[in-house]
Amino acid sequence: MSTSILSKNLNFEALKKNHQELIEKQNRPEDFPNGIYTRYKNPILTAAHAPIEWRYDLNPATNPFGMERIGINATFNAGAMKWGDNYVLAVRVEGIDRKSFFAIAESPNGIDNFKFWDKPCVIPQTENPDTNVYDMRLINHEDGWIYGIFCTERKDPKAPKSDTSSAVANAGIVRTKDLINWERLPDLISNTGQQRNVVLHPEFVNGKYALYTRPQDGFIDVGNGGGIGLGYVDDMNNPVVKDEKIIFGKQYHTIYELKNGLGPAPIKTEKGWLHMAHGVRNTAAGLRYTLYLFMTDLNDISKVTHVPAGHFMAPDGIERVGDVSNVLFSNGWIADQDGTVFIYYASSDTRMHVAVSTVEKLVDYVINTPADTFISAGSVNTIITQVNKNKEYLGD
Ligand code: M1P
Repeated sequence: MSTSILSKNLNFEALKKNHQELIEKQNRPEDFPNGIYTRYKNPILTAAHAPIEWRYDLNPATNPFGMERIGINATFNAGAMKWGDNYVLAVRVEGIDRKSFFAIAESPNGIDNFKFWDKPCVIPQTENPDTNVYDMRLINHEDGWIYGIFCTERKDPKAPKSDTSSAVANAGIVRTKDLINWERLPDLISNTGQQRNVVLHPEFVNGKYALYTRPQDGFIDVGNGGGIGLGYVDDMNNPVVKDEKIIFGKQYHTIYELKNGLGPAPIKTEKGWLHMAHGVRNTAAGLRYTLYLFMTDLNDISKVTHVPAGHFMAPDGIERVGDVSNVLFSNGWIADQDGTVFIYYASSDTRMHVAVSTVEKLVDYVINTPADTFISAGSVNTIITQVNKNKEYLGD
């Protein structure tokens, strides 16, 4: 047996060096991008990126065998925003105890060198403590606050005693100016069932806060819900959603047949509000989550103007496998001043990745990609139309 296995003491220096190398590993773009976006090869955050001091008791007297005392299972589903010249993510970190929490990771360039801040975020509790929190959207609202809207999950109080898994999901709300001190506001009050994937629109609409919702009948069962809703709140200190309507539902035989939930807050462009969302369909191998884009009208955010057919991004290669396989999920992107867009997405509820595009390309993609015709014959027709248009370029 090797001495390192038998070694009683934690080799902190080696651990630190390893960790540093992982964080500082340079990321590189993929070799053959599709013209819409460029994926970067390495995951930008994994469980192994979690700081050593979160996981190890570094005192040899209390940790003589150098054991990892607190395990981290995954780092995924991160909210994102620009922070000065840097790029920050509010990461969903999941411990091996299954509890998720938020931690800020910061990078100087948006594609690598993401480093967690010293300590995880301390999210104040309401009177009814959260059992689990996840999937924070960071929104720099025009009211001057940075809002974090996340899912808060608690055991279903109505479930019979023998049922130890039924839960209730709702939107928890915090706000901050420094990403360190978080003020907890009351949870969202909506009358349409459970809520996940709630997102705050970054601007006031007729003097009100506009919230995208994703109502569903149960924690797992979407029932009559499962589509993207829009409602209005007068005051975030009393977040009662009024006039909630589904603006983009789920639809048979699409990538959003089973669930349709918004990702990050939309990006304002000259042509409309650019949205990224996740669509879910069921398969013999379980649920498949892919990302897609759509656009809404600049002056009427309830009006969906463009929806390219199919997914924008689907699990590829290593992304297909993880704790919940065949899932891409995104709740964070950053549009830089120069028009570069950093798309932060998680694969299979396990790790974080980045892909890079531009506002110009994404707008072109959304406006000029053919829409779904909802039948195979229509898809064939779309291809034939393109082939006919291409004739003059084929050269024979
Ligand atoms: O496991 C896939 C995703 O499932 C849930 O998302 P949704 O409510 O849209 O189905 C969330 O738990 C999400 O965090 C997770 O990635």
